[in-house]
Amino acid sequence: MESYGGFGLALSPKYLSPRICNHTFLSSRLSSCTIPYCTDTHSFISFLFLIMFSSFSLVSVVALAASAAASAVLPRSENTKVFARQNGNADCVQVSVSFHELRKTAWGESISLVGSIPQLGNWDPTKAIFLSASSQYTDNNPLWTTTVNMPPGTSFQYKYIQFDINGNVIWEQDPNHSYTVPNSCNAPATRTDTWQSTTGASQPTSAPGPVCTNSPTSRDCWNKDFSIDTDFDTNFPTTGRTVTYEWTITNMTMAPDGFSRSVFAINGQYPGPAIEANWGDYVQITVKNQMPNNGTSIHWHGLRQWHKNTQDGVPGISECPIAPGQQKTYTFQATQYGTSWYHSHFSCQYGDGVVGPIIVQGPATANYDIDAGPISITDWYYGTVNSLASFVAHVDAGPPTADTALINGKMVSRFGGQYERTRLQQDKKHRVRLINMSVDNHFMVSLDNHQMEVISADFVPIVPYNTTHIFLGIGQRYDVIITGNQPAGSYWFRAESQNQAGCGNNANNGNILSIFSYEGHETETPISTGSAYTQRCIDEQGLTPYWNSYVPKGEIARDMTPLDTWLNQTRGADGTLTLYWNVNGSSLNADWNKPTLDYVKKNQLNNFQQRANLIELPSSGQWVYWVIRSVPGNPYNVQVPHPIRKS
Ligand SMILES: [Cu+2]
Repeated sequence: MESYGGFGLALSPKYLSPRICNHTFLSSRLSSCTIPYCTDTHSFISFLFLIMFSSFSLVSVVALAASAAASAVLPRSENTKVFARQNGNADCVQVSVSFHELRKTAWGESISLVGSIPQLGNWDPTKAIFLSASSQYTDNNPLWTTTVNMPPGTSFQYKYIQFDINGNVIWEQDPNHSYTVPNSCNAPATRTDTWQSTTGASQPTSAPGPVCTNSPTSRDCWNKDFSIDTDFDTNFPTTGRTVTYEWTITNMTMAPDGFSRSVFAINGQYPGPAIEANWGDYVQITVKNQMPNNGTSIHWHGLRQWHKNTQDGVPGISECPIAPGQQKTYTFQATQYGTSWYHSHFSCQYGDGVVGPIIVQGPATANYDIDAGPISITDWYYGTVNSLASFVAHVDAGPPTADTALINGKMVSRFGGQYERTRLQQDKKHRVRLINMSVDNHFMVSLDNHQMEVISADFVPIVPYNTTHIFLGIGQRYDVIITGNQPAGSYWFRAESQNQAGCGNNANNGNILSIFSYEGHETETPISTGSAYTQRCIDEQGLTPYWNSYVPKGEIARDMTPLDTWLNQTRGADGTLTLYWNVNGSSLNADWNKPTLDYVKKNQLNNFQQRANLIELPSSGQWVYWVIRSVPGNPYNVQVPHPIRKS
């Protein structure tokens, strides 16, 4: 992948903790699932079968280095802003900003405040904030004041307006005032302004010009201050809105394709409920663990945890697991937009159910009429992941073959079930959010007779291109636009595990289907046929990120430190075989009772246990690239270009 691939994101700065620690450090948290060790009887897990058996060529390893460079978020001039903001107080939720305005008024006139953000009425004078004439108001000091609570970091423009005795509005002269709310709740936040007017000018100015807003014909716009042209790595809105969810995770028996098995369900659903937010919203999710025998945690796949390291949901690294009967509330800001998914990061639990989509509305690189929502694809096993993972960790053999796959949690099998159905409107453009939430299967997806216009890869808007097939690696998302330009009817949507290319095995290949139906054809079973393609185990090629990040290629090549990975087979005294996945020669054995961040909190940075497999970085506040490669010649070489499934 040339853009921020799901795997390229293994190098994302989200794993750095420059805010919290003096020593910036990384631990190999990505291998936290390779622990063939734990006391919980239902959680003995390895992710090894995620990563072991896909056979990419070594040529692709070179491609990893290249894509790592191309995909990483890099120092560019704008980044000075990022580091300046890392000193903020992460717990600071609202800052009280006092506005002081000097404006001499006649009896019966009043002053209000209006600005570019919702808290200030979005330039709508009917939603302006009234100021009070201070008790100190005198002709020499005509002071009007008000206080508005705003999230730290909010940037906005504003003006004062004067209402006359008849309610007519007089606007301040241009230019607008600008302000960014400090990141610290402790800093005094006061704006002191004087009415802007040209001497003698009495005619009012009007509200600032029309704002480019997001609509089916202007998806590149978002609002006045943000658009598809915004550098989303350094700049994002802060809406002041929080979307909240309450989830209860329970053991259930479900039959998504007619075959009954035990599932871990969120609020009784599989997949779990979608998180839906706008770009810049805060998201707050309370997770109640009602599973009797399992811990849990929720990780927000690929979502940057800006100043929210503790909300990343990785047991043993950023938190202790949520024990049975307990709950945790996660809070973070959606600083990116697009499509992702969340999943339990407790062992391999997500393979048994604790997964769901994340949708963050924002601008897009092409127009569409209808958001048709997520199409999530998961490989599906009739045995529980727990039992399969234990098999994988201790047997020198390939991963188990998936029994089938589910599309939005549905499939047809000899046991029953039904196909997921997506509705299309004639001549309309539908945004479909493709997500591969699998454990071991990479899929090629297509919709019979229709092209897909690809607009986003993971959280990266890309220059749109048309294709009939998309390779969807594990964890990856592609947002595509499908136009209803074919004869009205029903068409098969196909997901095929790339068995022949060695990219997962699925016993139901060829029959992993859902249905897209035009209006009026919602009960039809399609008779359409798919088009030919060659199976492969290679990511989408030639993607061009819309926002072209500057990458100092030479610097990266000079400073690059490769981390080698391979599998290690050991045999215990009792003859038990165990596979470990090593990074740099050793493997992480995360301690759920003592997460990495606890060392940081307690300033025990010199006390890390060997099992933490810690890699210490020389300096904080710097971007660091990891080029993770499998080692040619090693007997247990993981021959994949991305041996780490970025979780
Ligand atoms: Cu993930």
